[in-house]
This record gives sequence, C-alpha cells and structure tokens, in this order.
Amino acid sequence: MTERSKIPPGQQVVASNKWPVIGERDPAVGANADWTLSLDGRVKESVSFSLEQLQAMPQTETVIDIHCVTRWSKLDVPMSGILLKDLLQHVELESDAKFVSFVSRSERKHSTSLPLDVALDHDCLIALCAEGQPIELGHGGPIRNIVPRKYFYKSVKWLEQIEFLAEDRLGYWEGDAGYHNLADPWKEQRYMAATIDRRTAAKLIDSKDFSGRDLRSIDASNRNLDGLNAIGAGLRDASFESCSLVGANFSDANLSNANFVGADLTNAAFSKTDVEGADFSGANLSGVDMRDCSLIGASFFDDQGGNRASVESTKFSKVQLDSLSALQREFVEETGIVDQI
Ligand SMILES: Nc1nc2c(c(=O)[nH]1)N[C@H]1C(S)=C(S)[C@@H](COP(=O)(O)O)O[C@H]1N2
Ligand SMILES: [Mo]
Repeated sequence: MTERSKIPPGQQVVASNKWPVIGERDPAVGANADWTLSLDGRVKESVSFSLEQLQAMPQTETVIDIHCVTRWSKLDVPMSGILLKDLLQHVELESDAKFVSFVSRSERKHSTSLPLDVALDHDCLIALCAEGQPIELGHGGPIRNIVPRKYFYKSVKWLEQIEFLAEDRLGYWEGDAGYHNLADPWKEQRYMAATIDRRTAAKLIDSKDFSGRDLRSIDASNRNLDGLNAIGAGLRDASFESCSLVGANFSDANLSNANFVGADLTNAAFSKTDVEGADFSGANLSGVDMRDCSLIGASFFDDQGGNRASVESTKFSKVQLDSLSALQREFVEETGIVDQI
C-alpha cells in the first residue's frame, strides 16, 4: 500500500514525533489512583478487572492509523492491549445487547458508543501501551479504548466502564458537539448538519450577528460579511468560502474545520479562537493575530501546494507551529511573522 492511500480525504499527517493532546487533558483522578474496568449493562453478571489483572491477560499487538476529525493524522502507531473480543469471553451478554458504550473516568464523564458488531468487526482494543510504553496520562493512560478505522473521538481516554446497551446512547462529542455518530474517515463522516432551518440561517447572515449562537455547518459562503460579530459562536464545519470578512470578530468562537477558502479576513479578530482543521487556502490573512488560537491541523494551501493564503503580516507563535504538518509549518515560518517566545 502506498503512503498516499493510507491518508483519508481532507487529512494531513502531523509532523513526525508529534502526537497532539486533544480534548480533555487529565482524568478526574490523579495518576496514582487505582484503576479498574467494569463490564456491565446488558450482561448476565457484571465483572470488573483491576489494571493488574488486565496487564496479566494475553496482550494483542497492533499498528493503527490515528485520524482526528480536525484533519490531522498520525500513521503507524504501535498499540497493545486486550481485544474487546477476548475480554468478552469473561461475560455472558443478554440477547438484546446490541450496542456498546465506552465510558471515561473524566471530568466531563465522556463516553462514546458503537454498535457491538461494528466494535468487534473493527478490532476494538482496550489499550494499555502505545509506541511500546504504557500510555501516557494525557493520551488516556493507563487504560484507553482504541477503535481503529474510525475518527479518533470514538477512542475514549481513561476508560473505566464498558456498558452493553439494547439501544444506542450518543456519546459526548456525538451528542453535545454534533460529531457524526458513524465517524468513518474514508467517507468524511465528520459532523451532523446544523439544527437551524434555512430561513433562520438566511436572516442571521443578513444581520451579521452570529454572537454566542450554535451555527454548526452553516453555509455562509460568497457573502459580504465585513464587520461580522461572531464572538463566542459555535461555527464548527461552517463555510465562509469566498466571503469578505474584513474586520470580522471571531474571538472565542469555535471554527474547527471551518472553510475560509478564498475569504478576505483582513484585520479579522481571532483571539482565543479554535481553528483546528480550518482551511485558509487562498485566504487573505493580512493583519490577523493568530498567536493564541488553537491551530492543530489547520491548512494555508491546498493538497497540491497551490492556492496559498496571504499570511505576509500574519502573526503566529512558535509553539503553534508544532501542531501543523511539516509543509504547512514551513510555509508559515517562511511567510508569516513568528513570535519566538
Ligand atoms: N475522555 C476523553 N476521551 C477523548 C476525548 C476527550 O476529550 N475526553 N477526546 C476525543 C478526541 S476528539 C480525540 S481526537 C482523541 C484525542 O486523543 P489524544 O489526546 O490522545 O490525541 O481522544 C478522544 N477521546
Ligand atoms: Mo478529535
């Protein structure tokens, strides 16, 4: 298989040796807490295993490709742990156990779910090691769920419960943030569409006031939105393709995976904005200060290296460059203004 064909559409490979921490950074308990994993819900009898018991079970080694919905991928990551299939030998499922929910020991009580047959078909792994070492706390150690061949939000960090269900129960990213429940990177199943109707969307676009609203996936392309107020707006997956957005204010907004292809963003405010996976190909970013934005997986030119953004007077910070792919990084370093501190 060639390198290329391992990369799903719209993804770019992170700089080698980089593995960004995404979402929650710590479990709700300290590193030295006791860890157990319970299997319950639609089972005849619940069971629970200590970390030591899990470590003593036969370990399966595998190599996975990580594909984050915010457009970065990390290829060929060695993982080891216990296959869900093997763990299932320790419980007897009720006949109506059709779904499985992976629940995290985290502040936000994250969970994610899959149809049980999909989890088994995808070789879902209860991982204890990554890259030959016990998984680091920030990456979900000591016990992490890994679901190969799905966007990485289907892999919860700090796994403490595997609950078998008769009906599906949406997880945190799927239910609260609108991520797609099927999550197939090869089909680009990233987000569910916006919840507002077209007439409301059209009115909001005319008002140029998006502040504080959830406008996920809104199509505002080809408009004059100079001076737009989008402070704190939820604009994941929104399209601003070819818009004029001179002086627009996106402070504190979530613009993850937003499309700014060919947009004029001269002097727009991006203070504390999440622009992970956003596409700025061909955009004019003159006078934009991006130093405190979350930039993981963002791009400034297309896959062929064309349609380059104008970042001549755009400010970046050195630490941000780490989260760009090697080629995007090179471009920003050469053409933007990089703050060395
Ligand atoms: N408990 C928990 N698990 C989580 C998340 C989270 O915020 N909390 N984020 C998910 C998302 S969106 C991604 S991309 C991956 C990131 O894993 P990493 O930080 O090890 O790269 O974890 C997934 N699992
Ligand atoms: Mo993610």
